[in-house]
Amino acid sequence: MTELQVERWSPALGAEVLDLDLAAALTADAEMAAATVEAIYDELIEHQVLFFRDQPLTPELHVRLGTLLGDLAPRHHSYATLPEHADVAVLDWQPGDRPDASEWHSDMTFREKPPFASILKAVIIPPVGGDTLWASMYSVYESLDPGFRSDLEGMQICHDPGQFRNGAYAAAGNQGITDMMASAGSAVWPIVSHHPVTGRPYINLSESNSRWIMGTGAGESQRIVNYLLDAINRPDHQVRLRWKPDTIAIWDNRGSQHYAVADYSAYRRVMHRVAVDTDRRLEQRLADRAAATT
Ligand SMILES: O=C(O)CCC(=O)C(=O)O
Repeated sequence: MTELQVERWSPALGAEVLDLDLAAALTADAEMAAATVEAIYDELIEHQVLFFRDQPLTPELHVRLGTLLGDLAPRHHSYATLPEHADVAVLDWQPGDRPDASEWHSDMTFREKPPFASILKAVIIPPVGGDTLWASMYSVYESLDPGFRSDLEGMQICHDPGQFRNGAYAAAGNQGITDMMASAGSAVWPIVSHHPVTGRPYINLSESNSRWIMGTGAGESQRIVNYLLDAINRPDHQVRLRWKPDTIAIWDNRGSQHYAVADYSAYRRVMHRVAVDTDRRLEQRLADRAAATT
């Protein structure tokens, strides 16, 4: 069994993995690579987001890390990819651009099956700014008054593609929005969802993607959603990463959200991202949990 040395960064979530050479671990024999990724997975489930410093992973190894965690996600509809590596999305923000991720979100929750995890690698980082924050939605849930938590229990909320409307409209006007909404779709989730591996309850709505609580009107939805978004904004639930080139972050999309701060308009920022669609270990972990409770 491989043991990793980790340092927790905030009580709510987030830990740095110390003393690991990811490239060496991934190019070692298959057994060693699998044992390392198994250990990374365990830490990910525990801490929700992991940080690794000084990891000059090639695109091949970036993709290999992703495939050892699960099947990779289909190409993202709005990001370019590396010419030789269609699984590596390039998030390239030039000076003066308006980056699209400076709002709290989990990735693609408007899909019926949102991706399990993302692996983001810093390539070009502004001299100051461009940090990313993550929030634990377990922590948000646990901070709520128990009476309010039980009010939320039966509620469901619709997630839709949010600001992806901007790009669709710029490209093709009203029809562009209609087509994008039809192909991206929308999905209804319980506001109190449960992490499939840990079983822990978390608040499943986001600033980017959720506005409408099913069975209510606009006013009531808005008041409840605003209250919960205000809770997510509290630093108590968050951790913040100052990137350096070759820093890698891996997050579990189930039960966490992230926010990329757009405070670097004079500079370029480039990130490479591999999105992992499925959790390769989920079935086994569910079986282990079921066996432990019988
Ligand atoms: O650029 C970042 O720091 C985060 C980008 C993001 O929101 C994403 O990859 O989903």
